[in-house]
Amino acid sequence: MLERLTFERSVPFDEDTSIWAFNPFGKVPCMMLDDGSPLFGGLVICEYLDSLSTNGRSVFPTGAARWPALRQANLGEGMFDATTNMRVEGWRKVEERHADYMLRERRKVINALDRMELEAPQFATAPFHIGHICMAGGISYLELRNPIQEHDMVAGDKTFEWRQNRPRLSAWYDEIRKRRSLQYRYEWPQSKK
Ligand SMILES: N[C@@H](CCC(=O)N[C@@H](CS)C(=O)NCC(=O)O)C(=O)O
Repeated sequence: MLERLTFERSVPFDEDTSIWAFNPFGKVPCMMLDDGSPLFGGLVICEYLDSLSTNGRSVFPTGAARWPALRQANLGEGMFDATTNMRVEGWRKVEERHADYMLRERRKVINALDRMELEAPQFATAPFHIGHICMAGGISYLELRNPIQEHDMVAGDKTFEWRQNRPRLSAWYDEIRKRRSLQYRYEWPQSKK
């Protein structure tokens, strides 16, 4: 599958980013199809790639399993979005930041983690699906950026760690991240950096 894709780097917050030409929301990822039409929205891109599956398997379950999987996909995606929003607002000078907005995004991150911890016994044993992909993506981004720790807005945030008091989510994440697909890192050619 990967050999059928060409990757192009676009940094959405760069002044001269090319992303606006492809995605009206100015966000990565955006996928250009062979007919020149764009697909934007990570989940839509995932569904398209899934539709190319040649082994009859899909990460979008059907039947009763579909709804928890999609809910968990939204949990992961929503947490990613809230993490990004908190981080981007934090780029302003302290006196120009909207602290109430950042606290609201912070709350979404914590709530999403709590909800994942609650649902972990169920999703930990489910066959690999889109919810797992989005939750692992959301957690890995939070781990990478950790705006809650960086901005230290509430007592205890200085040492904020998403794993604290979330043993089931933590154990699930340690297992799922061993998958080859989640280990994969695209290496940008040197010239594009
Ligand atoms: N849920 C979003 C995630 C994409 C996203 O938020 N990407 C960030 C990466 S930092 C971005 O491009 N942000 C630019 C912006 O928010 O304007 C989607 O699927 O499109």
